[in-house]
Amino acid sequence: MSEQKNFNIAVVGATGAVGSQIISLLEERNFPIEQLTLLSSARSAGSVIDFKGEQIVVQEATTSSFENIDIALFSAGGSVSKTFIPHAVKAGAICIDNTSAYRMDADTPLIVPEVNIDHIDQHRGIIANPNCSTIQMVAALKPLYDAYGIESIVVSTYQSVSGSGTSAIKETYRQVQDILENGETKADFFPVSSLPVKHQIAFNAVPQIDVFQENGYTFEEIKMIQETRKIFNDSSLKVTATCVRIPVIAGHSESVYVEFKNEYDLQEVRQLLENAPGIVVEDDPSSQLYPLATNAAGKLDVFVGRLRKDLDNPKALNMWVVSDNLLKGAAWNAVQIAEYIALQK
Ligand code: NAP
Ligand code: 3JN
Repeated sequence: MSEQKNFNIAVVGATGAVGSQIISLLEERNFPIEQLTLLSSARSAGSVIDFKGEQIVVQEATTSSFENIDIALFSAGGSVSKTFIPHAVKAGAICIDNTSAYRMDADTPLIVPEVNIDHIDQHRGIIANPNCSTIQMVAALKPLYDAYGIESIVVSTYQSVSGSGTSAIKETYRQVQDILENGETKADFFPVSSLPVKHQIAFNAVPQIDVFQENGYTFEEIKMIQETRKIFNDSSLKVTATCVRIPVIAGHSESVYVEFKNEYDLQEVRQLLENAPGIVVEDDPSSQLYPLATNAAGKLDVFVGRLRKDLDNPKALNMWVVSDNLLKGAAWNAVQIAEYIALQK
């Protein structure tokens, strides 16, 4: 029997919402690690994170942090990825990037393991993780795409605040507390912390995630559209999206309306989904069973329910898709990719 190789792993953004989930998963999954390097900005450098009982000191990421690193997982924002990934690749690391920095690059595979792991061999040192809202949608659509072909997708998202990081979670709790205690609050963070106009997130629904593009869509919506086409390798796929932030802490929910190329049988759809890897069907109106963010939070799967035929179009289906955005939407998808790479070595 060949010996298990252990890997030198770096986590960039180790103190963040995504990075801390990556570290927990590496521990829970008993990933074969020789050495774990935890990197952040200068702000958190020196802080200590427990990994399997070992106290690891977080270091400031620099261009020379990647010597001897086999796999580097990045979740510190697009500009950090753009700064450090070229150095990491040069040093010989395979980089799994959670940001949008390289997702649409022709040389960079955009991977959801259950959907298109066959694209991974095209990588030249960088493998991109899609946006969380894209991941859960394409995972749910994959078995149906293969069975019936997809003509068009109309998706509306209900995205939790943890998608915007640890500061966003704190801001939401603060606003809720302010309103409960004083009846009012000041908005400081949403929808986009770097823009001057802010909106209240507590007890609200904000139809803006990321910045607006000239065509009136937000960047989050454009990411969903472009990434879905790339993952399915189908430039003719019609996709439109409306992305909305709601004051849920963890778990993104999506209403997905999909028109297939062919007519379909609803019972067969249910079976295809039940047999698909990483998908759990929760769909029983008689017992009010359907996916809920509160149930999906902390779990690795994508939950699908409210399956129903369009009453006017026999080729179209409505579904409700929920997943933990920090797990399957980010950290778990990245760790799945790392596990796949480790198995190839
Ligand atoms: P977060 O909670 O705000 O954490 C940001 C992390 O990045 C922290 O560890 C921070 O370190 C680190 N960081 C910031 N500037 C840095 C720098 N110059 N050099 C090194 N590290 C730096 O944010 P998050 O929610 O974890 O998200 C982080 C990024 O992951 C996002 O910007 C996005 O690109 C990506 N993301 C992807 C998905 C997805 O859909 N796949 C979902 C969420 C996020 P300090 O503690 O030192 O500040
Ligand atoms: O808002 C969400 O629910 C998901 C956010 C993801 C995100 C946040 C900041 C920057 C991304 C991303 O993964 O697309 C990025 C980015 O890298 O562009």
